[in-house]
Amino acid sequence: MKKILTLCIIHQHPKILLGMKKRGHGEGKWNGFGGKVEKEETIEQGAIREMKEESGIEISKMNKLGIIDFEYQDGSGNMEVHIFDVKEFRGSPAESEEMKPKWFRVDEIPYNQMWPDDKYWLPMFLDGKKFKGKFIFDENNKIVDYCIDEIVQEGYLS
Ligand code: 8OG
Repeated sequence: MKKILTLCIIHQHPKILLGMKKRGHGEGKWNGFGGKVEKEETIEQGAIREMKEESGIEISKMNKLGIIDFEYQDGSGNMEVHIFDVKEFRGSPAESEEMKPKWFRVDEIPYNQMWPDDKYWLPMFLDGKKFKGKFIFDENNKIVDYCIDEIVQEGYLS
């Protein structure tokens, strides 16, 4: 069974909020905030909980912009990541045990210190486009195949 995960990014043009992952899966990489959805919660509830736990920020409004499937040929399990554009929130970013937050200008996004798939879909996200995709990683964590498509049909992601 594939795991369901969330990823929340605050985009207040021309800045976005990323966090340096301090431990676990993706350690040493800049990323949005998120994690695994628990059994008893909806995907949206999971996204809100993880954002609060990792950055101290309380989301009051967000839009789902993307869903990406990840397949890992090393057998570490497949995932479906739901990606949200945070539109309104309360609080200001604070460092947690898991993440060190930092605002970046959109023309200074550190793609070389991020997951290798991000450069394919984050530009669509920043343009406010909706998308659906799939990335396949080999044993060395290199992308061996991918697709990413813009979604124009209303309601397709919800
Ligand atoms: O609970 P955990 O910290 O393991 O959650 C992992 C987080 O990392 C979750 O928000 C989903 C996100 N994530 C992946 N893979 C990738 C990826 O390839 N790109 C980006 N940007 N985020 C990813 O698990």
